[in-house]
Amino acid sequence: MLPALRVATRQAAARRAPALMTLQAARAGSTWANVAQGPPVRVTEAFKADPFEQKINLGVGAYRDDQGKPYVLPSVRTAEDNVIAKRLNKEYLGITGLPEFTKSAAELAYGKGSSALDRLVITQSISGTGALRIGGAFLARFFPGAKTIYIPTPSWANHKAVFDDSGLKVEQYRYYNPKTIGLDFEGMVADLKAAPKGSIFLFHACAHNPTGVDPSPEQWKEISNVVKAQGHYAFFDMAYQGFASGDTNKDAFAVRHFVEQGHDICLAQSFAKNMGLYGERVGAFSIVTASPEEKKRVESQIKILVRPLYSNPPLHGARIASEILNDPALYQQWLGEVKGMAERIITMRALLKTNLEKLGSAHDWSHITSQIGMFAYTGLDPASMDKLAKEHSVYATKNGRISVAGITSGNVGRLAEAIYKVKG
Ligand code: IK2
Repeated sequence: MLPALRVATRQAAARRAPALMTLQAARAGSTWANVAQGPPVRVTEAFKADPFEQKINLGVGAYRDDQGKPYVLPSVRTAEDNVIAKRLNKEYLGITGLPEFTKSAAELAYGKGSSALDRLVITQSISGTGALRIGGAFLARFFPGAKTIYIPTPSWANHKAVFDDSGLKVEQYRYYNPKTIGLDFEGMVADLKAAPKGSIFLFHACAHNPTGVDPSPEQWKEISNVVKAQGHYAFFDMAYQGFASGDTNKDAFAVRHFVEQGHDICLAQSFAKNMGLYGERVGAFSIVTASPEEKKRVESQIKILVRPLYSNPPLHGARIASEILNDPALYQQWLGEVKGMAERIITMRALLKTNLEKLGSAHDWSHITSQIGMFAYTGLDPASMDKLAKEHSVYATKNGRISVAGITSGNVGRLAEAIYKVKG
């Protein structure tokens, strides 16, 4: 190296040194130095990393067809084509969303002739999660009693996070009995009675996630009576309307019964599962108010709450859902497709149970078919779930929940064998 070049290089290195030191110092005391590493999202990552061709993913809460592929409903394809053919503009929606969508979403949930429709405040939301979040924030701001929400044990894992972040305190009530792998109805009613009068209770309207265990209509009637006697407030989460029984009216029983009994409920709706609009983020949050005058006041506050959150909701998915809900022929087609998805799930439940029985399993698997909706709560413990993943490439959440929507006629035999080997 030429002497002059050597000097220049040394000078450049000297110039870099303090810069490097500053960077290191800055790293040590960096703005985000105190941010702790969060836990990984394990199920999907472990599934992706597994090279075995016949691996099975039962962790995802999304419907798959009998080939194990994501399913876009034909009614959704047609609705989307119709929307695109209209060459509509892309202007902002109002704060509460697309009126044609929210009006028909309300009718779908509450029923066309419902007494609630005239006094209902409804806003489009970022799917079901966004609806829960708006509801949580509204209750945290305006609920006149204690800002505590009681959720079932167990519940969808995100419920606690959503309500915590909304500013509510989260408590739990008994719901699932691991001994019977069914509903702990007595425990649930006892907890409803033991909670301070005027408490907020979250109910899964149908297809309880993760257990697949729902109260019967008779039990809902009793729950409604206790909620009324205790002066509690009911918040319904309906993420699976139509997906449980295949009938959107039947699945809305609890919501409609509570309204008929005079409960001014609030409701989170999702169109992720029943229309397969997962990533389009289509949902609605509604509150039944006591009068048109109260409706006005509540609606004004919902707008004040939503505006700084995301200003106004997304357009495209709501247009698709609205096209389906407002076109009589497409609506009928969609009802048939929802029924088809529910029926495939019911068939897979029965197949899994018969396969386990054929293998000679000593256990009673009747809960697999008595549970309802997308998920089955197998009763397998975390160690067994670990074995299923490590030894059989069957992936699902540690709590023993499997997404029945991920079972196909092609993989149900291998799945039953894996469960049989792990549990006997
Ligand atoms: N509420 C319940 C009870 C849900 O199950 C969901 C969706 N969960 O699905 C994923 C899974 O459990 O694996 C939601 C609300 C919210 O769904 P979204 O925000 O997609 O509409």
